[in-house]
Amino acid sequence: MDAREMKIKAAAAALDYVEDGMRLGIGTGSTAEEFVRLLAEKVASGFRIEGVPTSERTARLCVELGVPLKSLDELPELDLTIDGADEVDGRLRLIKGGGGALLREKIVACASSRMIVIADETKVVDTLGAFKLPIEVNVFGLAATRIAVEKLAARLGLSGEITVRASGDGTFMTDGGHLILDASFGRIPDADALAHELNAIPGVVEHGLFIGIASLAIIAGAAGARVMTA
Ligand code: ABF
Repeated sequence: MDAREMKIKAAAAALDYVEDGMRLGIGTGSTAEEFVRLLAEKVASGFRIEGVPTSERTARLCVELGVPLKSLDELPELDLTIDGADEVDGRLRLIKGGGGALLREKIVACASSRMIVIADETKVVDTLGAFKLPIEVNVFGLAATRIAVEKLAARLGLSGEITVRASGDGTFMTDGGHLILDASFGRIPDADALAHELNAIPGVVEHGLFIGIASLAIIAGAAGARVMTA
């Protein structure tokens, strides 16, 4: 099974959790996009859902495929969010934000009664941190915020480069008009402490550690899809 087939397998298994009439948070990334494609087929066959997208990119795909959308202000309480991840550990703590949509992803997931992660086996880790941790920061005070993050990392015994994310034509900007710092910690032994302390830095808008948010993960591997619970 190739990488795309695994994503489709995880996405298809997640579709079983979607019920007619649900208010659904719709994630971002290539795995979430496979979910959108399958969801669109169900919608075309008469299934009714109302979706809230976690990014402009996902919104565009939903519109293109006919998945009905609402804004989070129109639907501030959701039944379920289905989204991908960059890393998942055994306690369903996640690193997200490789696609740059972490702020909206976290807001939408936290407005949902339940969040299900869809991923392939390559995303499952013992300890979070091999994937660079995305930290969304305000444009104002970038240098000061970066120094604050570096000092925090040093205090927690974390080392590694912290870089401002670039895109092809310059600096990467999130849908909310913020920048992203990518922190190459390699290993984050105490993700809870890091998450807590990052939240206390004023210039940090949000970070990609999703802790206590996902209740279930569908992990696709060569042998099929398995379910992980916290
Ligand atoms: C989103 O997409 C992100 O939070 C995560 O960064 C990424 C995963 O993308 P993919 O499914 O393409 O690996 O869910």
